[in-house]
Formats: sequence, C-alpha cells, structure tokens
Amino acid sequence: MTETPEDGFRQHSSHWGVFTARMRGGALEVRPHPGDPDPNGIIDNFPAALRHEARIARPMVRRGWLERGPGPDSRRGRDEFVPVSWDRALDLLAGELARVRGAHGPGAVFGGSYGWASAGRFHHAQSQVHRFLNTALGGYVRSVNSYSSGAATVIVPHILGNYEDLTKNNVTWEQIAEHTDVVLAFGGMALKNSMVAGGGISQHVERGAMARAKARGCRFLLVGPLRSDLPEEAGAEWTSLRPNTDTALMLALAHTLVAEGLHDRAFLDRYTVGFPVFEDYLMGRADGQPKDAAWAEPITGVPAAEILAMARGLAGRRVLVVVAHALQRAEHGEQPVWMGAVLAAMLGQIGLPGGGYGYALGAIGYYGRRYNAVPVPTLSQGRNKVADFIPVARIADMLLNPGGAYRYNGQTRHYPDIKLVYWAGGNPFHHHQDLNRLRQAFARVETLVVHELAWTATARHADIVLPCTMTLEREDIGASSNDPLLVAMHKLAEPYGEARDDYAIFAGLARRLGVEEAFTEGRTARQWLEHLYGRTREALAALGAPAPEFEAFWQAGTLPLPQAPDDGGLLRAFRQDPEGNRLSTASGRIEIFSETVASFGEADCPGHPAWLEPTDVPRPGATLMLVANQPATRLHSQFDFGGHSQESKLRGREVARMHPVDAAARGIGDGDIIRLFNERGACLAGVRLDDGVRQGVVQLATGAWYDPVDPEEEKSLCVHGNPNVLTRDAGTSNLAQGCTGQLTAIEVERFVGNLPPIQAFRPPSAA
Ligand SMILES: Nc1nc2c(c(=O)[nH]1)N[C@H]1C(S)=C(S)[C@@H](COP(=O)(O)OP(=O)(O)OC[C@H]3O[C@@H](n4cnc5c(=O)[nH]c(N)nc54)[C@H](O)[C@@H]3O)O[C@H]1N2
Ligand SMILES: Nc1nc2c(c(=O)[nH]1)N[C@H]1C(S)=C(S)[C@@H](COP(=O)(O)OP(=O)(O)OC[C@H]3O[C@@H](n4cnc5c(=O)[nH]c(N)nc54)[C@H](O)[C@@H]3O)O[C@H]1N2
Ligand SMILES: [Mo]
Repeated sequence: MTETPEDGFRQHSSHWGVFTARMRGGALEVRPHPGDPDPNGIIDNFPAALRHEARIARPMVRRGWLERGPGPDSRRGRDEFVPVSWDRALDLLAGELARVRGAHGPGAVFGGSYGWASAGRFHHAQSQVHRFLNTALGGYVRSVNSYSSGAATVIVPHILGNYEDLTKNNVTWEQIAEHTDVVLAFGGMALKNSMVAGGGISQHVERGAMARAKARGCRFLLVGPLRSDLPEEAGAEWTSLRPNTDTALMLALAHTLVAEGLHDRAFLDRYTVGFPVFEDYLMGRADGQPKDAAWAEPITGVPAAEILAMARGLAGRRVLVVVAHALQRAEHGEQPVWMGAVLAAMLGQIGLPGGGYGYALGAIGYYGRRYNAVPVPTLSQGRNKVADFIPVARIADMLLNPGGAYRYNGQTRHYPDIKLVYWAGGNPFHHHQDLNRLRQAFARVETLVVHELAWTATARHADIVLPCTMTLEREDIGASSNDPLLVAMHKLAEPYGEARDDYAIFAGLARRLGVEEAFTEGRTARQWLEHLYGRTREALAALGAPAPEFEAFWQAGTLPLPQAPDDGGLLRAFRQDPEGNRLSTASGRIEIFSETVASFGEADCPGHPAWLEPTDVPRPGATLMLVANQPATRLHSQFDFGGHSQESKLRGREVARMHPVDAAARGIGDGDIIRLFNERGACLAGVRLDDGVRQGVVQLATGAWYDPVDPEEEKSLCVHGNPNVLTRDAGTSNLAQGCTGQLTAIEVERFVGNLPPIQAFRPPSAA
C-alpha cells in the first residue's frame, strides 16, 4: 500500500514537468517539483482537464460501421456514435482484427500510432499498441522518423553520423554557460519549447544557463521571424529574416568567411570531406553565382552589411551554431540542417566545449543534458514481422495511393494497401498537415480504431472509440534517458467514467485473440512497474549507487539517478582522434559533399547543401507566410481544454500574432477575430498585434482542436484556429519525406459576422 503524506500531495510526472498533486473536495491541486528552478505553467492544465466533459466516458462505435460493417466511408467524422458495453466493444474489435489478419495479413494494419501520449514508461501508449499488435497479429506496418525531425533524422547520418548523439550527447547547457562566446541560433531557443521533454523533466535549466552565459559576455544572435524565440535573459541581437531562407543566409556567411580568409582550413582538411566541391558552388565557380551577401540580401531580407558584420563576428571565437527543428519542418528542410553543420565546420569549433553544432538545442528539454549512467524502465514491444514502413508524415499519401511509388532515402518504395488503422497515444488531427486531405484519407480505410482520453477530432473520425485513463488515474514510472530523476507516478484520481488503461484494453483484446499470456506475461500493471524498475535497480547496484527496493522507491516518490560525465560525446572524441573515433558516415568524417546523397540523384536534395528555391512562398492571393510553431501553454493538442491553455485564448479562439503594419493594411485591429485562409482551407483566430513578428509573417501556434463549423462540408471553416487546415501535406524532399508543417503561404482578413461557438470540447452526439 502507498503511504499518504501528511498533506496528501503525491508525486507524479508529465512531459512538461515533475509535480505533486492531491484531490481536495473533488478538485485537483498541483504543485511544481521543489527542485525545479524554473517550473512550467503547463501543469496547470491538469485541474480543469481531469473531469472535463471533453473526456470520453464509455466505449463508442460509429453508427455506420456498426450497422453496415467495415468499409470505406466518407461519414467518418460526420456520423453519430452508439455507446456500447466494454464486452461488446472488445468482442467487435477482436473479431475485426481477426478478420483483417485472416483476409489480408498484418501488412494491412497500420499501427504507427505516432504521438507523444503520456510520460509514464509502462502505460506508454505506443509501446503498448506496438507490443499488442506484434503479439496478436505478428506485426503491423510501422512509421519511421518523426514530425519533429523528419528531415534531420535522415540527413544527419549521411553528414555527421549518429543523430541521437548529436542531439542528446553533445554541447550541454553547462558548457554554454562556461565556454561559449557566440551562440548563433537559427530559429532561436524559445523557453516555451525546452519546457517540455518526453518522459518527464525535473529541472528546467535553460533560462539560468542563458543568463549565466550572458553575464560572462556570451553574445546570443537570434536569426528568425520572431523576436520572442530567445528569452530576455539571453539579451539577444535579433536578425529578422524571411522564413525558409536560412540556407541562403548561412551560405552568405560561409562565402564571407572564405572570401576574407576567415575559415578554418586545417579543420576542414583534417575532419571533413568534400569541401572543394562545395567551395566551387559557394564561390560561384560551378554556376557563375557567388553566394555572397549581396546575393543573399534580396532572398533573405537581411541587409548585406548585416550579413558581413555577422560573419566577421564569428571567426576565431568559440561559436555554437544552433539550428531549430522548425527550420527542417519545411520545404527542403534537409538544407539548413546540412548547411548549419558546414558553417560550424568552417568555423572549426566542432568538438570543443561549448562550440560547434548544437542541432535542435533548446527545442526540447532533453537536449543539451547528460545521459543517465543507468537505463530507465521501458516496456518491450516484441518483434514486428512486417518489414514495411512509411516515413511518418506520408500517412495520407499512403491511404490515398495504395501501391503508389515514392522515393525515400535513395530507394523507390511502394505504399502498402491498408485496411485497418490503429491509433493510441497520438492525434493526427493535431499533427498532420492539410486536414481536409487527411479526412479524405481516413474515409478510405475499412476500420479506424482510436484509444483516447478525450474527444479529439481523431476520436471523432474513428469507427471504434475506446476511452482510456489519463495519467493521473493510474500508477506509472516517469523517466527519461537524460533526466536525473526517476519518479513514482502515484494514482491521484479514479478513472473517468468507464475509462480503462490502454494495458487493460489490450489485455482484454489479447484474451479474446488467445494471446493473453504472451501479452501480459501474467503480470498486473503494478507487477510490471516492479519488474521494469528491477532493471534500473540492478544497474544502480552494479555501480554501487543507492538502489532501494521497489517499495522504498515508491514511498519516497523520487529516486536520483547518477549521470554520465559531460564528455562532449562522439564529436569531441572524433576531434581528439579522427582515425580512432571515426564518425559513422560513409567516409568516417563530416561530409560537406556526400557521394551517397549525390548518388541518389534527387534534384531536391543534391550532394552538398545548396540554396533551393521554395515553391510555397507569398504570392497574389496568399501574401503572408504563416509560422505554425509549438504552443506555449500546452504540449501540442494535449489538454487544450485545460485552464492554462484556455486562459491564453481570445474569445475562445487561438491567438495569432502579426505585425501592426500588415494588420493596418487589412483594416485589422488588436483583439479582432481574423480569418486565415488559402486554397486548402480556412480557420478563425483572435489576433494580437506585435512588432516582434516580422512583417509579412503571421504566427499561429499548433494545437487548437480542429473545430469545423459544419462537419458535413468539404472544406469547412475551423472556427477555433488549427493551422493544419492551411499547411501543405508534402514531403521535405525525396530524400527524407519529412513533414513541412511549419510554414505556408496564406492570406488573412478581418472576420465580420456572427462568431460561431466552439464545439470541439463538447462530446459528439450519441444515439
Ligand atoms: N503545422 C504544424 N504541425 C505540426 C508541428 C508543427 O510545427 N507545425 N509539429 C509537429 C510535431 S514536432 C509533433 S511531435 C507532432 C505532435 O503530434 P502528437 O504527438 O500526435 O500530438 P499530441 O497532442 O501530443 O497527441 C497525443 C495524444 O495522445 C493522447 N494521450 C495522452 N495520453 C494517452 C494515453 O495514455 N493513452 C492514449 N491512448 N492516448 C493518450 C492525448 O489525449 C493526445 O490526443 O505535431 C506535429 N505537427
Ligand atoms: N510548450 C511546448 N513546447 C514544446 C512542444 C509543445 O507542443 N509545446 N513541442 C515539442 C516538440 S514535439 C518539438 S519537436 C519541439 C519543436 O521545436 P521547434 O520545431 O524548434 O519549435 P517551434 O516552436 O515549432 O519553432 C521554433 C521557432 O522557429 C522559428 N522559425 C520557423 N520557421 C523558421 C525559419 O524558416 N527560419 C528561422 N530562422 N526560424 C524559423 C519560429 O519563429 C518558431 O518560433 O518543441 C517541443 N517543445
Ligand atoms: Mo515534435
């Protein structure tokens, strides 16, 4: 039994921070972790979310599916739901899984289930659903890479080697505070982003580290469309540039370094391959166009003199080049990732403390940290016997073009013919682009199954909706591979309505499919926690570190974990001994030109970084660039109905920001409701005028729940402000096929007329 502390507050954790909470008079109270120097307000979404009517109370089946059986149906997202008992729901679903497996095999099931789910490592929805599909069906078509870093994950192994190491074991915040002279941050390092880390985070250190670096004299250079992408503490110098032109700016910086003899030739000779080929392109010997500052000015909107001064301020200093994930979530997103590495190599600082390339530093709280010295609990997913996969953001393409060919990382591949889609722990109506197209794609499948804790648009489009518990309603262990605190996540409330843990749902299905023992291994959820904790405990004991029994850990609530030294990772080792510690690239060195990438013959991703003109740019009818970035008041779409998220809205709508001059030109005033639109769709938002937004840019964060004014309509207006009705569903390039959701050209106008109500948080009509 769990001992209840005097004040009733118990330990729990979330992607947005470790905290304690208690129930008092039916209400939840939360308190941030006392050891956290800079706690995150997102935990304040919990109290109102816990018992919100947006929660799903009981299993539901879409009427059309129930009455006519599985099959393609454009009524998804439009139909009504029929409540059923758990037994009925699980019988129906087990029967359908058996039918699809028998008729088509596991290769007709898409079980990618991309999404962040919740922080606990046992009730981790992706692990649960993958383990279940592997056990019950023998596998499923999976997805690879992420919406976060779709382009970077594919290009980095070609140019630098190990992606995990680059982001998670490289330059730390401690090194920046102590050593860095200049942080050149493309896309910034907004504190709203590092507030979040998968699996939980016990200390938000970024603000303090930036303040310490600044006090020591470090310069922070912010390049991007928004001034708010670096905090006050950094005292940043802001270079405002046109979105998706960073590669041109980086090229011009590189050109200046070469033209003025400021680049580190010795570093390039010893640690890189292909600089001469790239140099021909850079200096214009290959195509007659030097990529100099005068060339970059009209592309980027940054004055040539500013580019020259920036380049001269970098040479000979301990410079850290940072490229935000956001830059590669765009057309040709591979290029800024690659060019950032080349720029860092030319400055010769890679592998030195606080210097080099901090790809995605500051995007998530688990970057720029140390690894733990012991493994943290994870649930084994078993073996997937289906080899087929898709790059994650190609889901709608796959469903709309079964058998269709596409290019990926040098291969020509073909989309599988998917009959059943299973989602647990993600929200494609949050994360995917061009939602009107996604609706058409989901209409093509025979069955769509969703486990959710709330009535997201994804759940509303499902055939079978199974209500799951939210993290506060179950026990788990919170942990991340580089946060030094293991957290006993205590149960704080009873499940909402008839909600069950994903684990219990899968166990019930496994029983019906005759594989219960293989799935559960005979363990209750609590026994699993003890079991998974055991591995961490053994590793602790082997190091001679305190390794309490499970029960002692559980009662203490937290357990500090020893961490590995801050050793600079593979890049430091490579610098010290490039022969002994070769990178895992084809040449073993940093590839400025890649024979491999060149051999793929992709026009949209050549053999060295290059300026490739984007196609989605402002034009008549869509004269502004939308920046659809991460929201400050929630994680993605999670608990958009929570208090902290709701407080940030304007008349219930998500807030867009734009420059006063752009607003005035359209007769828009601060606090108005605006309509954002392009050829793909339209949404409403409240608007705030802000001269920290580049002229020509409108910023609208992701995560407002999709709320079509009339779901029956083809391209219905989203009255709430989900930017993914506007974004393009197109890959970054044939190399990576990453998502390009960050940017798209739009127009805006003042919305006049009656403001339709927000309905996204009300349960759909049920029979
Ligand atoms: N336009 C645009 N689009 C973007 C981005 C962008 O920059 N611009 N960013 C992209 C990025 S980086 C990402 S990572 C994605 C994020 O996309 P997602 O990870 O899909 O977004 P979340 O809102 O976190 O979705 C998680 C869902 O899991 C549910 N959930 C939570 N806990 C549990 C559980 O225990 N069990 C089950 N079954 N469900 C649970 C939540 O209610 C929520 O609906 O979005 C991408 N989309
Ligand atoms: N609070 C909160 N934090 C989060 C998340 C969340 O949902 N909420 N999501 C987490 C996840 S899953 C991820 S992957 C990371 C994402 O990390 P990022 O992708 O880095 O985060 P974003 O906020 O989308 O973008 C960062 C900034 O990049 C700038 N930017 C956009 N386009 C360009 C461009 O072309 N050039 C330049 N120079 N700048 C540009 C925008 O001004 C934007 O504010 O954030 C994580 N952190
Ligand atoms: Mo992400």
